[in-house]
Amino acid sequence: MKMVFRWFGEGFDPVPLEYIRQIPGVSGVVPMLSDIPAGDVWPLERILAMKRRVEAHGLAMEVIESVNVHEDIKLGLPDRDQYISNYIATLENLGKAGVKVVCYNFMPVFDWVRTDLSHTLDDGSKVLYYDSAFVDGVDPEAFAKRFNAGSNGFSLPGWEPERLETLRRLFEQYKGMPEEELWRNLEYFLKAVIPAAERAGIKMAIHPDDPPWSVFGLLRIIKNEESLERLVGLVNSPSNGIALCSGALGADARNDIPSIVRRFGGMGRIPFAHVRNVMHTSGQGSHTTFYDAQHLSSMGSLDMYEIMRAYSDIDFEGYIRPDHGRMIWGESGRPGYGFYDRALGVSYLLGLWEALRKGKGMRA
Ligand code: DNO
Repeated sequence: MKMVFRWFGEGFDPVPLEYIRQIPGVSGVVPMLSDIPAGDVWPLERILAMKRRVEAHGLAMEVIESVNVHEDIKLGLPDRDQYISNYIATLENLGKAGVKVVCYNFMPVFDWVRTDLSHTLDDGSKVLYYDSAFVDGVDPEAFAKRFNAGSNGFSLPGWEPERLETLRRLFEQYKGMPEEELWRNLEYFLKAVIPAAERAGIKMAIHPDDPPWSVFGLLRIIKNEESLERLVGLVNSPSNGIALCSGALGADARNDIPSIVRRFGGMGRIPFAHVRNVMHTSGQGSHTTFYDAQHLSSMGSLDMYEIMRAYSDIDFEGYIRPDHGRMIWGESGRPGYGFYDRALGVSYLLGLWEALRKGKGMRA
């Protein structure tokens, strides 16, 4: 297992590489070229420059998150072939730079969705919070603007200001799209991209939809064990993998994360894992609320020991990172990416891992 840490790149992340280097046990960062719009080719020189910068700080760059998929690919529009060949060119360049895993998602329009980016818990820390009442029946355009106003000057992944202008058109385009059509578009994309990923020595890792249900009436298809089963079957290759996010899937209490880890990890289809906790604050049903909790089992609804035990049982050799850090100790940063809290998450996960590995008579 290799512990890594997300980094949005120079000028896009308030956390300096120097700080990440100082978290015990972190061997690499998971960066992206944040300024390149979805659909454009990532130039090799830019990738290599980023790699040099990361490595100069004693960190590795073997995982990229995310190379975003252009909306026209998800919509299945005629110009998708151009965007797919651009995607392939990016994968080739990433492969040349020694990248091993590329995380992406196939969520229409938005990436993760929450309704409050700064919800205060009893201990004074600030967390991401979701209340379905604010998603059902709210104008998404107004909602997205409110979001950017409350994000400390950062744009959230998938909520970039330039995209907001096209929101209305995108909603029109997705209106009435049946689930099967989105699945077909995903299959078309993977059939083109996975052989290229194999050639480039890259494992593609799809991030589950977060939360794993439809938002604003937009389809979401990667939401449970059944959909992951279908996903891995679309193209039978180790390069067609999953970025198993315990929190994204765990927002739905019906998802049994340790069993999902054993099943798909055992098949070699989990090259990358996001391990974080989530607290369900309402019964699941017509009105759903949850927040992105502290990493500890005792602070949320997921049993983190059982999740890490599943990774240990399959002798997981992929990359793990913490996720969705709270804002604590006076920090004011990118919502969801508090530095201190994610560093605490790393230490906790590595503690669990050491105990599990030594319990099996193995080295941590
Ligand atoms: C949230 C992240 C996601 C993820 C993308 C992958 O914290 O896990 O934004 O990076 O969905 O494309």
